[in-house]
Amino acid sequence: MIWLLLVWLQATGDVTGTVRTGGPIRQDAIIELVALEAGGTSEPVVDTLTIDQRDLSFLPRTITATVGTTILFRNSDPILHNVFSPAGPDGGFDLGTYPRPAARAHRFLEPGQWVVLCHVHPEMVAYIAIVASRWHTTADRDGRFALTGVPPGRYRLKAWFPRATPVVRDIEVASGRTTETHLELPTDRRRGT
Ligand SMILES: [Cu+2]
Repeated sequence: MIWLLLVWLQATGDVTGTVRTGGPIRQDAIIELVALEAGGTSEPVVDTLTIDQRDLSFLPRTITATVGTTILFRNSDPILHNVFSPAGPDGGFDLGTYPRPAARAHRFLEPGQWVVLCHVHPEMVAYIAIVASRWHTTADRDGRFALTGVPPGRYRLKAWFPRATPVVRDIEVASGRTTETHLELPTDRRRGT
């Protein structure tokens, strides 16, 4: 029985690493893991996530989610905020302008990237990356990322900054092991940080 439990505990691996650029450190790199083998283990997990509007910022500023996910946009400020995306695979959306503590939802039915803005405050911006895989995350402010509980197999690791082209690396995930990957992303000079 204990032996079975140990086998079960070791049936997955972890993927960790860092994302760097030649320039200043940038947070919020997007990481996606796509299974390369048939009968793949990257089927999506549909979720409901929240992006808050607090102190004139979208929090989190960058979010990753799987196709089919609903994102709630909440206003936690004592002023009116608007939520809209001018473009995207679904043509974009506009949730209107609303006060605290309201939250309005948009469901993302296609993979791709959206830029989310507020008509009232032009400085407010958020980035949404919708991916087909269930394995996705964002890097922290030091460029570190971690995906845990990944079934063993071959995967393609994709990493990119919002609105930039992904850098890819093929990796192997083994039971009970941590696969470490360090990626260098090109600096996107067109848009800055
Ligand atoms: Cu606003």
